[in-house]
Amino acid sequence: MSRLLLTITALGCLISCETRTPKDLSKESIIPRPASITATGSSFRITGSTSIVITEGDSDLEWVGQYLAGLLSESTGFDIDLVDENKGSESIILKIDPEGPIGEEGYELNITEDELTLTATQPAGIFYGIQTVRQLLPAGIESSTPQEGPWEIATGTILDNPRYGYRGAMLDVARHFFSVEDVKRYIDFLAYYKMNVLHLHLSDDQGWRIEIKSWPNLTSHGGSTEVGGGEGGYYTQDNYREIVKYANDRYITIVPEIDMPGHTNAALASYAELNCDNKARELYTGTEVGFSSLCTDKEITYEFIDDVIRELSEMTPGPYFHIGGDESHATKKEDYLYFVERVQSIVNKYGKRMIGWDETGQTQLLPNSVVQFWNSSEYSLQAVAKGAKVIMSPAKKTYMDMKYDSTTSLGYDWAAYIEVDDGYQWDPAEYVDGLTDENILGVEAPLWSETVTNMEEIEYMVFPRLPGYAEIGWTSAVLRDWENYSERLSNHGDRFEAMEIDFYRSELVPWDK
Ligand code: TNX
Repeated sequence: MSRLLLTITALGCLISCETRTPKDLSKESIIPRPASITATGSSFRITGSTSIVITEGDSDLEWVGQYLAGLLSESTGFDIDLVDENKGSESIILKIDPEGPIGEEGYELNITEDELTLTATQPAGIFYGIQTVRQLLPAGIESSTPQEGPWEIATGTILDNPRYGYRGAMLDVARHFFSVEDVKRYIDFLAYYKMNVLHLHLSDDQGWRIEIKSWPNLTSHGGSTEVGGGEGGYYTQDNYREIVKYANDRYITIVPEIDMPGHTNAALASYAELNCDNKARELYTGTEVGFSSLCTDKEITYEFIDDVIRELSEMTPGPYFHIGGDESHATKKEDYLYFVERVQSIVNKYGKRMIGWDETGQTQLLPNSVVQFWNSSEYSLQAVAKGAKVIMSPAKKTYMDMKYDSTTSLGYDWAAYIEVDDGYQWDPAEYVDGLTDENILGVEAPLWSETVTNMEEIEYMVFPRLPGYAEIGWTSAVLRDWENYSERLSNHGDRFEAMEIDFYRSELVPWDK
């Protein structure tokens, strides 16, 4: 009898081990780590009869519902519909509850054997909850072709909301140009990890990448090359609007950056009158920094900037405009201060909040302005003393163009080698003495592209560091530790593969367990 029992148990285990029915929600590898998880020890299954139930008439909710239906249908092969009444079984229910229990971007996920209910005060929260659901399903859910199920999720409740309202990454499309398709893929990476800002570095010495109708040479000439002498490229205004819409649909705000007064050789090559000596510069395809400057005491300079900020702001629904302001070594200090203050008023005139790299902290910032800390504690502290806020992008921790170690072939090492653990193990509110969560808007990880030339190379530098920056922005410090994180990250390896992401297999992460 007992032998029979044993055999039955063994058989049972064999079956469930083979299908790996998830039963313990608290053991799942969700990144960023949610605020709270309660497991109830059973499982829910998405089948061919699953539908997505939403309240009729909410167009934002309808959009996220379609987004989820699309994701699930593609990889399960089921035809998953949106319906407005829950008639079936195994339903997924999406609900907006303005009085809901959780903050602006938060969500509550309730999973029973019979249904999965996702509630939030706003559609953004539903969107983030959907990312959690994706991560609870087998990795095959990320495939673009139908895979074998079963599609099971452990039961229980997740309550979740972010630590910071600004959770970003930057992409430098100036040193090397990347296509609209590449930018959309980058946006999808951010969305998967609940990040909500994409900062586009749209101009630099080597290229001007955004069409400005009143100054057409910026792109026809200034956009015609890149580092190494390749053909460069630029976004038409329609391209840019398409990127903004794609991001917006994923609850991601685009922050456009036009870097000035330094990092402007591409503009200085396109229009002679922007130079103090009225001589157009040669196009530049090298990687030096700090040699160019707009002519800060010519009125035409400010007419030019006014046009650029106006045209770009009109296409940018988000609240920010980034003016760069870094490494202006070819601009006299007094000219730099005058310039930034004048540009700040133009940004405000077009209804935007100015962001500048930390050097702009030396100027008379207005309290609605923001500095992006990358290097100087001193300038960042000067900025908060004037009431400005800070975005934390310490180069030694968040620069995704830094090599992982001495063997990484791409990237730089001037700030540091940033292995996956180095990128993860720091806290924004403890990094600079005197900068606390009261001043900190959030976190951003930049990818500069002097050494990065295509999507595969972007992926290699960004993965697997990006999920760590997302977690720093989302998860409270008390829930973060490397042991726990690296374990969860290791379980994202097969997700990266399903998404065909070319990632760095750091030896510090236990991938094969
Ligand atoms: C510094 S960080 C820069 C960029 C370079 C980067 C390369 C900052 C505000 N400026 O112009 O691309 O280093 O790592």
